[in-house]
Amino acid sequence: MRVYKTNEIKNIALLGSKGSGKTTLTEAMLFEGGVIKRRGSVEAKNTVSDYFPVEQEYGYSVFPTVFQVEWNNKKLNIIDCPGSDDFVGGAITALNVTDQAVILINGQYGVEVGTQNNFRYTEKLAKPVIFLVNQLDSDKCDFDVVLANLKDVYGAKVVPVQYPIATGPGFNAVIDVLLMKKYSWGPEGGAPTIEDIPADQMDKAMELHRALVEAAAENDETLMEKFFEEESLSEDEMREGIRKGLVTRSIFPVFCVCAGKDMGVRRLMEFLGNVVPFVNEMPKIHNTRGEEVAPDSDAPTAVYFFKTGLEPHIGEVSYFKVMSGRLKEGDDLTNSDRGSKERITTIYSCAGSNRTKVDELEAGDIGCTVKLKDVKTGNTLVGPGCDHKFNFIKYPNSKYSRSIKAVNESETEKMMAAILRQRQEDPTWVVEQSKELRQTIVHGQGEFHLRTLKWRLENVDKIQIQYGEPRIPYRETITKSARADYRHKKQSGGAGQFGEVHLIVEPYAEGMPDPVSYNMGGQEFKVNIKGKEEISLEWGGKLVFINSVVGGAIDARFMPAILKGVMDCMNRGPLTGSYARDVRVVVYDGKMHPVDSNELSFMLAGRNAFSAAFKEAGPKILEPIYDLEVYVPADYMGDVMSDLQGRRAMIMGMDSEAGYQKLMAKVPQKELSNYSISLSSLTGGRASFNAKFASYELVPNDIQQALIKAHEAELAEEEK
Ligand SMILES: Nc1nc2c(ncn2[C@@H]2O[C@H](COP(=O)(O)OP(=O)(O)O)[C@@H](O)[C@H]2O)c(=O)[nH]1
Ligand SMILES: [Mg+2]
Repeated sequence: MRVYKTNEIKNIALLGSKGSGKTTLTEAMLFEGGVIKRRGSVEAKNTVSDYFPVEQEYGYSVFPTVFQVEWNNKKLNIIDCPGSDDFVGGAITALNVTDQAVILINGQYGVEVGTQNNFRYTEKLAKPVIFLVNQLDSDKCDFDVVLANLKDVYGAKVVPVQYPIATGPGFNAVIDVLLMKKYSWGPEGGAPTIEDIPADQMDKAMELHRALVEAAAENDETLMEKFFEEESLSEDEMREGIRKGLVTRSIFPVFCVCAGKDMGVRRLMEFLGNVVPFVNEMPKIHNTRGEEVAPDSDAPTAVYFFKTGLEPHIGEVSYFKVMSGRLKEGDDLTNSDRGSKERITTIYSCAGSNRTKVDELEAGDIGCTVKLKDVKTGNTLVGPGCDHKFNFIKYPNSKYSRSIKAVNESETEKMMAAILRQRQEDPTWVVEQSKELRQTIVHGQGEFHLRTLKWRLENVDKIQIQYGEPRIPYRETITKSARADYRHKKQSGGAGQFGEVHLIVEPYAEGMPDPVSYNMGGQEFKVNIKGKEEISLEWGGKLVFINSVVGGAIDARFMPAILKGVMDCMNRGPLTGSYARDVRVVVYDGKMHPVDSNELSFMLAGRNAFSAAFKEAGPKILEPIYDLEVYVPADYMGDVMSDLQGRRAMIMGMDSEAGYQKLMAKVPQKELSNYSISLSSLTGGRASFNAKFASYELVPNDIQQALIKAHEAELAEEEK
C-alpha cells in the first residue's frame, strides 16, 4: 500500500440501525477494493467486520471495525459501527475520528430509532451526513415512501442523488441524477453497466437533477451566480457544491445500494472518494489545552489511540489516528498521558482482522499497531517538540447498572482485571467498587450491553459471574434543630474513661449565616464561636462543625475526637446506614475528668450525642433524582407517559424533534433501575432515553418507613 497524502484520505463512519446492512456493505466494499477475494455474509458468520466470537454468537456487531479500501487513488478509512444503541460507544468513537457519517437506511423500514440516535450524534458533533438506502431488493421496500419519510424527518436538506427504477427482488438499476446516467447490474452485482437514461425516466431524472443542482449551488456564491445565468453546473462544480454543503450540514445527499448483491457499491465508493470532505477541510480538533491541531504532515508527530481490540493469539491491537505529522515504522515516541516511551515496531493498515504492513502514515490517516507496552485507549504518542494530549471523545452517561460478583469469590480480582481490560475495547463499560454501597457495580448502555459483558467474561475469560440489583445511594439529613447530651463513663480497674458532650444539630444550607443563639424548649443557648470547620463531604453536601464551648468545659485538644465521632455517624447514618449530609453541629458544653478523659472517650461521647440529636431532628432519607430525556415516536407517547407516572416521575416538559417527541422528566434513580428494558418492551425498541444525575430529594414518608424497616432487618441479620 502506498503512502497517502492528507488530501487523499477520507475518513468515514458507517452508521445505521442494527440490521440496516452495514456489515454486509463493508464486505462488498472490501471485495470491490480488492482486499478480500469473496464476500462473506452475516448468516455464514464469516464477515470481516463481525469476527469476534461474541458477534458471531449474537449475529450482530458489538465493536466498531476499522477498515481501509483504496479506490480511484483515494484511501477510504471506514469504521463499521454497531447499530444497537447498547453499543453506542463505538459510534461515538468512530464519529469523533472521522469527517463524514454515512447512515444506512433499511429500505424496508425507513427511519428507525437507531437512525434517529445516530443522526442526533452527528448533529452534536457537527459531522456531514450521507443517507444510503439499502435493501432495495426487498419486496417490502418502497423507495418513494423511504424518501418521503427522510424528508419528513430531516427536512428539505435531504436530496436524492440516485433513485431506483424499480424496487423488490427484481431490483437491478438506478438513475444517477448527478451524472445523469443509468447504472444497472447483472445478478452478481459488481461492475455496473452505464447507459443513457431511458426516455420514460427522463422527466423524473431532470426534475431531480435540477433539485440537486440547486441544492449544490446554494452552498457557494459563484456557483449560485452561475446557476442563475446558465441553469446548470458542471459535474465538478456540483461535487464542489455538494462537498461544501456536506461540511456545513446544509445538504444530506441520498444514495441507493443493494449491499447484499453488491449493487451500487462502486459508485458509492467513487462518490465517497470524490466528494466527502478531506481531513483538512473539516473543523480542527483541539488538544486538552484548547489549542487547534491541524492535520499537517510537516508538524511534529502526534498519534491518538482511539480504540483497543483484544484479539485471540495477538493480544492488544491499538487503533490510532495520526493527528499531526507522520508516523514511520521504528519511530520512538513518548506517551504524553503516561510519560512512558514507546517504539512503533510495525504499522498496519487494517481491515478487521486482516492487516497489511505499511511503512508510513501521514496526518489524518488511520491505522493500527500491536505490542505496545503501555498505551491505553485515549492516550496520545508524540514525537520530539510536541506534547499534545486529547480528550475530545465524550461518551454518554450509563443507562443501566447492575451489581456484579464472581460466583467463585476467589476470582474477584481476576474478574476486575478482565473488566478493566474489556473497558479498553469499549469505554462505555464503567466499573465501580462502591465502598458506600458495599457492592461492585457495572454501568453500561443497556441490558444487552451488560449481557455481552457477561458472555465475554464467561466464555473468553472463563469467569462465572452473577448480576444483581444495585443498591441505591440514599442520603440522610435532618429537617429541624435538636439538642442532646451524652456522657461516656467507664470505671473498671485501672485508668477510667470519661467524656461528656452537649451539642445542637440543625439542617445546614449553603450560605446560611453563623448561628448566634438557639432557643430550645424555652431555654436560650448563646453561641460563642471559638472554632469552625466546614467539611465538604466526599459524597456531596456539607458538615459544619462549630466549637462554642464556654469556660474550658472541654479542652480544645478533644475537639478533633468529637468531630471524628460525629463523622462516624455521618458515614453511616442512623436511619439506613447511608451517608448523611447537610448538617451543622454546635458543641456548646460538656465535661472533662482531669485523669480519665481521653480522645476515645470524647469520640464515643460525640458519636452518641450526635446520633441521639440526629434522631430527634426530624431525620429524613434523601434519594438521587435523575433528569430523564425520552425520545419516543408520537404514537407511543401516551404509554410512555403513564408508565412514567407509575415511576413517581415529575414531567418537566415536552418538545418535538424531527418526527419524535422528546419528553423531559425528573425520576428517582430507584425507579429507573429497569427502565431500559421497560421502555424497549413498551415501544418495540423504538424509543431511547438518557438520564443524568440531577439532585437529592426527600423520599415520601411510606418509602422512608419501608427503608428504615429494611435497614433494621439487615442489621439484625448482620448481628446473627
Ligand atoms: N435483501 C437484502 N438483505 C440484506 C441486504 N444487506 C444486508 N442484508 C441482510 O440484512 C441483515 C443485516 O445485515 P448486517 O450487515 O448484519 O446489518 P448491520 O447490523 O447494519 O451490520 C443480514 O441478514 C443481511 O444478510 C440487502 O441489500 N438486501
Ligand atoms: Mg453490523
